[in-house]
Amino acid sequence: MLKTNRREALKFLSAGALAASAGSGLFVGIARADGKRIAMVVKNLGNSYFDACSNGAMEAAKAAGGFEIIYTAPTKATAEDQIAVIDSLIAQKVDGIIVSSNDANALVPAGKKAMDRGIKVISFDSAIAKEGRIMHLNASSTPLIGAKQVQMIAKTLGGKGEVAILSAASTMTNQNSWIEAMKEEWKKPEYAEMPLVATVYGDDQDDKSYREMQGLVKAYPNLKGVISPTTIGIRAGAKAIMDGGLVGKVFITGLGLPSEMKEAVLAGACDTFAIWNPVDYGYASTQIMINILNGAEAGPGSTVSMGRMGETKVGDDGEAAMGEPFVFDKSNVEKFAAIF
Ligand code: RAM
Repeated sequence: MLKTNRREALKFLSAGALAASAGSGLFVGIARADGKRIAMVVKNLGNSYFDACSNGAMEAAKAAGGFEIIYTAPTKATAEDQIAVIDSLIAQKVDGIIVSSNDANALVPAGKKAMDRGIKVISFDSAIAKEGRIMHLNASSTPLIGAKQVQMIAKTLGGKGEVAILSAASTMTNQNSWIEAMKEEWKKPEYAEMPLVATVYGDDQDDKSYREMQGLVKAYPNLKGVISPTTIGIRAGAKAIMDGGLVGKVFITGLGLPSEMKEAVLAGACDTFAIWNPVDYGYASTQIMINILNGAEAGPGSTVSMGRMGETKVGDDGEAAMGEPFVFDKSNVEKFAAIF
């Protein structure tokens, strides 16, 4: 997904953020026969967001030296298929597994099984429940990400009009916790004229997300806004707005990649959206795993190093956060589209 003018982009983003590059596919790694193997297991293949995370993973591995990254995922974002991928990694006796989970609880036995065999397991992006991993790295604070998305659509709509949520799969930990946080924010009086009318699920599949967006517009003729807390959903939803001649009538916001949202922002289907840098996120998660494999503590109460991303403190719940999300609009989307 990285564009060719990468070198240009590096001039204004943290140097080194894109130092390593990789394609996407079932197994992409830095070959080092003598190195420790770290598998990054994401929700599904074909998601540019995770491809960018894997670029960060490669960067961390390359900088540390002696580590190989296996970037892998099921084709479909289901827990069942992800468990099969983890089982195969256990059989291959990898050293560490970093997971973005399709289902917090369903993945616990797989995480436990790996840890019982001496494999270090952490989650990032979408958490495995506490018992199935050593720690979880959130991209940012959950209340902040949730509130931000409600604030963005309120700004676009001037606080008035029906709003719906177009999420990923109903089992996904990260989207579910962001939706909970959105609902908290929604309780504030300033949103009294901006009701949440529905929540639908596109399962992080392009075609399903597109159809769910079309379904929302049909079912709610007065719909004015959609929040999609997934890069797949926001992109597909924006496309449905543009294809359906709905620009100016329905607006979408949420979590998107500048490279995938540029067209929608310039067309007016999306006024503003947010995301963290997925390259940094993959890097930070991998850096934590490298430290764990080198003997560092990462349990509740510990402070872990994320290399060039600084340090983070692991809370009592075994969770830590990387940083703050960035907000994009017409003024900066083109600049960042060259990067992620
Ligand atoms: C999608 C995935 C991922 C989420 C991003 C924002 O790519 O659902 O888990 O963090 O969107």
